[in-house]
Amino acid sequence: MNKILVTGARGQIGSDLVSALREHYGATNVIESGWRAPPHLSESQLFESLDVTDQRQLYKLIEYHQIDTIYHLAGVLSAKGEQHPERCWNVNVNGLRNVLEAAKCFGIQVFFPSSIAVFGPHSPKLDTPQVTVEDPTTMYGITKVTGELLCQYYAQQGVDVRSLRLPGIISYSAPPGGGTTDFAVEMFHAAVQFGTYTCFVRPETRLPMMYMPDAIRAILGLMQAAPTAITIRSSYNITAVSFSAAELAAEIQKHLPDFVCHYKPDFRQAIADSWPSVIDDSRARADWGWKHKYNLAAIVEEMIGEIGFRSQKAGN
Ligand code: VAH
Repeated sequence: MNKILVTGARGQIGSDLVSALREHYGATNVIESGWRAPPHLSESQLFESLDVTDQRQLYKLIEYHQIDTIYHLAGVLSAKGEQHPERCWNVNVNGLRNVLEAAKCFGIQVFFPSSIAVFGPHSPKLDTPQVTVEDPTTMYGITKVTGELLCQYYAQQGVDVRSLRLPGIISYSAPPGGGTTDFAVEMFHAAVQFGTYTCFVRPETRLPMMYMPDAIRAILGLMQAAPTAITIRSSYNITAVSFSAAELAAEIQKHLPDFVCHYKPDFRQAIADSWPSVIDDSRARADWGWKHKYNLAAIVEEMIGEIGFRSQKAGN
């Protein structure tokens, strides 16, 4: 019986992942957790306050709910990680180590979201291979390289931990959480609400991206694959499409012709410049059948439709 704990459950990925997991495994089998309880929780909503750096609290929660699977999404993203490097290291590394130690102790399967942020200036920018130089320039990237090494170390001790190097994730239901790829989400909301957006990276900045439904399918596909299919225990390269900020703006203008995008790069430009533009994810496609569904046109069409619908409903 899957009894699932999602840490960071109210984040951008967590929010959509919890809905997908509850649909698949049953609402009562999925426990949300976060370091801050959200307001207005209904009785039925299974939510636990959890600081993942507090090992005792984590173990108590696991034993109380008899958890056998953890989707560990609690973490500090790249931009916020540069503003609070100490907290980024503590949450991203000590939090993960607590989860992996618990997994070893209780026989728990673990999902860990790594990121293309593990790559750095000396990693190939195009078709970045599964195994290559990883010299991240951000604390976030350093914590993700460390996290992948921890996953590999615990896998060697028998923990069934699985991981994906996620690209920028685009979604409409929950706001992004302080990453460098947030511009790809903010642009949609600004285009629908205000008709204009000031982008914090240069127009030609091209990054690997993925629409949330593809990301959820990838996470579940990886976790449900036969153990023998998983040949990478650090983290799989995975991607869907790569596009530049200007290409995204142009695709949005096909739906909102009056939309105007301005560009005012800030500190996040240097982070974006250190990351690859196109990822080679052939190993994930070969090992467990990964295949993306959404290209740029499909992402933009669905995002504009959903955000437009929600903003009409809200009476904006
Ligand atoms: C970030 N959204 O921008 C995350 C992600 C590849 C980017 O890791 O920090």
